[in-house]
Amino acid sequence: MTAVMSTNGTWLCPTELDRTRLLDMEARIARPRALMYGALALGLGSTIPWVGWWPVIPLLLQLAIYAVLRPRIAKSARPEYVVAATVVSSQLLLGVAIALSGGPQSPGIALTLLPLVTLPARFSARGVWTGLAIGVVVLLGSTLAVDPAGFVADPTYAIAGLCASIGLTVFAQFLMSSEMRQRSSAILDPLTGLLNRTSLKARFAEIAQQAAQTGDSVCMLFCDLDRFKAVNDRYGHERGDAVLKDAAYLLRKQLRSFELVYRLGGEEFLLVLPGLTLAEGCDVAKRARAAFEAARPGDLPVTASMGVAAACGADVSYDALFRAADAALYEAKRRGRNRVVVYGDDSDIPIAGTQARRRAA
Ligand code: GH3
Ligand code: MG
Ligand code: MG
Repeated sequence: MTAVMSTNGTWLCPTELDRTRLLDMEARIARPRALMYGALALGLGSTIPWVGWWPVIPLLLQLAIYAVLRPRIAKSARPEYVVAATVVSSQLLLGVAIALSGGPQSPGIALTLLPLVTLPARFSARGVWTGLAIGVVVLLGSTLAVDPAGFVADPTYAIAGLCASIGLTVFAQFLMSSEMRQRSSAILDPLTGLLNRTSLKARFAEIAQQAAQTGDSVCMLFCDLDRFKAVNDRYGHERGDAVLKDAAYLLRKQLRSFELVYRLGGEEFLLVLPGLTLAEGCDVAKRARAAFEAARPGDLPVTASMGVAAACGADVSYDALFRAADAALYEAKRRGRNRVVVYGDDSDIPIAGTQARRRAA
């Protein structure tokens, strides 16, 4: 068996890793984007004596569209399409502005580079090339299509805009893809191919925000292999690694595409299941536990213990859920391992004395 990432992504984000990257980058570019819009507002404002107020209108429209769509990024199950909509709306509005300000001779042609520059940082190659194609069509549409005679008389600005769009996007894409390779290796566990804990809290914050808005439940499942140290001691570290790879594959197989599984370290895995109730999360845990027993990871009778916890709406917090799932896992170990314990079923499970406390100590 080999470890795999999510298999049922969308066209724009084929894997959960693509989505994690997109959301991570979306949060990172919030400040530069505000600076960019500020610079645009100042620039366009300073040209009012010459060209009037109207160029400010597409900018205001774009800001309004962004204000409407931005909260939906956190709510949507496919946030990549909301982000893509903000990019395409900015391209279309720029096209309108170019068409209205001289078409092939518009000084606005240079601004078509702005939406393109962020594409490689957010989307995979297919999203980047699609964005570039839309940019080229918009540029030709707002120059050649609206004023063919003016375009033929002097196509210089439009051609320069096209060359700059293509050149900049190609360069940015290749620079970014090498950067992405490095970043992937920073957030992926090389042994299992699962996400490591680096991006966990940031991704969970998005999920918690979404739950707070929708009132949905979020389930957390903490899985720890039983007596794994003995596997290493008895069969060697390499065999232990094979067990971990198979365990990661077994866990991934239980999940739907937007459920997340992280290797926290060693033989500990954390599953984050947005939208699942405690009972549904418990079913996932029971299936996973049974799958371990049936599949014999690494060809050994290795079992796993699971702690499950859930919270709803504004109560979804990483620290509280983690403490509860950890307490349930500790209880599963205490009761003899190879079992699922649900935090809440046994309200007497103490948080104190859990692995988390011991780890923190
Ligand atoms: P318990 O049932 O209480 O969970 O016992 P355990 O033996 O599974 O737990 P313990 O925490 O004592 O042992 C975890 C072991 O995992 C110790 C360490 O050698 C091993 N380990 C950690 N990371 C790796 C790894 O990357 N590869 C291998 N092969 N072993 C690892
Ligand atoms: Mg263990
Ligand atoms: Mg452990």
